[in-house]
Amino acid sequence: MPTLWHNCHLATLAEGRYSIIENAAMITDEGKIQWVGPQGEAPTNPGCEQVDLQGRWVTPGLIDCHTHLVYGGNRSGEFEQRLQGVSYAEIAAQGGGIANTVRATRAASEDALFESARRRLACLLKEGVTTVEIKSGYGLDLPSERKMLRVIRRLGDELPVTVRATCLAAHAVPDAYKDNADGYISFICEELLPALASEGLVDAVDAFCEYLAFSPAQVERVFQAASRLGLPVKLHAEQLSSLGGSSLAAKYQALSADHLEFMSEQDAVAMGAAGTVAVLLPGAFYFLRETRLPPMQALHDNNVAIAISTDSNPGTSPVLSLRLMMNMACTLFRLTPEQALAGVTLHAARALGLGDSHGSLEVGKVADFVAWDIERPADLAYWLGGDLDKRIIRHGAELTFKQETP
Ligand code: DI6
Ligand code: FE
Repeated sequence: MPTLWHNCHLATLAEGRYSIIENAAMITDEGKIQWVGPQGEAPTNPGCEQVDLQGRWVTPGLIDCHTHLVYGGNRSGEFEQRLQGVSYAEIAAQGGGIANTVRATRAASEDALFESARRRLACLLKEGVTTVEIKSGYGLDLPSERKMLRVIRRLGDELPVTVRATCLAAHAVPDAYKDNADGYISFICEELLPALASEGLVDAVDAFCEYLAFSPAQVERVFQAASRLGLPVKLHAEQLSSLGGSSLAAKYQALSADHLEFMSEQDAVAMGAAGTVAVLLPGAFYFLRETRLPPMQALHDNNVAIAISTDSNPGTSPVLSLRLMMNMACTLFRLTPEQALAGVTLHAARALGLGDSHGSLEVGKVADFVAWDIERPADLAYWLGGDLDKRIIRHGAELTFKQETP
């Protein structure tokens, strides 16, 4: 039965930009949006179920387009070390960092990984996230990367959220390939990716292009392997140093290049021309106490779409709130609240290749939305902490969540 959602205001994000309709209504049917417009113009259909949203503001369901939610272990000890002055790179050189989480993830059972990730993901869902991307990358061998990706698929099967699975096998060089990063890249390209893709476990391919991870030449081989398999690519680029990874991503028509604090003007030109989305991750910037800002003016000047995400991971961004990232994107990176909202809806959908079906309130798109008890859309980026009263609708049906600790 169709549903008429009425007595609300809509932040539609229609036609590729922030846009609103006050005193609006929306009709959904079979999980899709059928009609959007001013309340007075809503078609009358006596067969419609009616829901009074009591003057709430409705936004598209939030989309967290860059997370590493599946992992074993706990790195709060490294947080304490860093507060004593030990750097992220020093901890990694001592066998901590990503390698620490790889050991714990390999040791964990599939069920244990599922349960810990489920609890973390539940925090995001209660906040209004209806689509999430989750990366592998703490396995770094075929069985363990497969285990992570299977957990990611299972999260999408068992929880009320649309999940995109990204293979990030090129996250770090595993011990088995110590001093042989090229050999590990060959293994990824020739064995790991083809196997996992053939099992239907991969929606996109990512890599960590950084001086303490993989070079642009190595990343390019991963991108070529992904292209042979028909998989879209994304890239962790320019987080800690400037290697031109974002230009390389643009060359391969990447869905997104992520982090970008150290990107150049030239990288921004390339991304704008390719339509590659810039995913900014203020949680990692904050948690690592970085000081170099992404070149916001160059991104705006080149019409690069900007998405915002949690980068939720145990080492550099133990973040379980996408709304907090909206606030940090405004405070730290000088986005407007409207740009931050577009960054967790419209542009985040594009960063996942879901721009045609998700990320805005438009006819034909999936009926994923949140009806917030707020005065203005800017309130979403304004409040820090706490929980805003909201109703969450996914595929046209309202969700309820139980309380639990992450
Ligand atoms: N960039 C990051 O910030 C994370 N991965 C990446 O490629 C760090 C992951 C970790 O430290 O566990
Ligand atoms: Fe990341």
